[in-house]
Amino acid sequence: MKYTLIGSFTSPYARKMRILLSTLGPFEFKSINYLEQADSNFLKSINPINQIPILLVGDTKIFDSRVIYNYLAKTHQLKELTLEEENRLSAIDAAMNTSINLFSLRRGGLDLNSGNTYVERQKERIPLILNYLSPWVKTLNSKEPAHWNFVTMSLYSYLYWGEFRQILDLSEFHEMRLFLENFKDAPGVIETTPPA
Ligand SMILES: N[C@@H](CCC(=O)N[C@@H](CS)C(=O)NCC(=O)O)C(=O)O
Repeated sequence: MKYTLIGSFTSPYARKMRILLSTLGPFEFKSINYLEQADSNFLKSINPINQIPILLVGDTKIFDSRVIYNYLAKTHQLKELTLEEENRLSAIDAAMNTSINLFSLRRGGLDLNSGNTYVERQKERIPLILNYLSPWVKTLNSKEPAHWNFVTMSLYSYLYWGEFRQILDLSEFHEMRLFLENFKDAPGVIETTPPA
């Protein structure tokens, strides 16, 4: 097989790459759990950044989801992202990064409501980003094939993960809930759903 993706079943960064790869043809998915010693050692031995996902193409390793996307877009002649789409992707990735940090801090025992200034700045970023994305999200139509692309795959993976990990409260973002509902059968979504 041409591509091997190293990730985990729950990582939203890995999931968006799994969704995209599933639309491009067969690929191998190697799931690791970096909280376990053997997998942690393996990850450190192949990626100095010590993060997933990683795409292996023959002997070549590609480390970051955005770089993996750029490589696949070039190789498979995917439509070039406009600057507006790049900005949305940056915003989604920033929300994902912030939310993962909050999740990891909470898992490590930190009280996210203690008023810590760093944590408060992290928390502030999420509604800012969701409000920024909201007008665009309202225009998305799941019947329109072009609306299922790397940017919307990224948004889907992020929102699903955020709710699943109870780090994201979408009660005031109905358009985001609607987006999750409308795109739940989009290509690659069902087969990449994290195990309960
Ligand atoms: N910038 C990276 C971020 C990837 C990332 O944050 N991955 C998380 C899992 S969702 C990770 O590997 N965390 C391990 C750690 O930091 O200990 C990308 O876009 O691929």
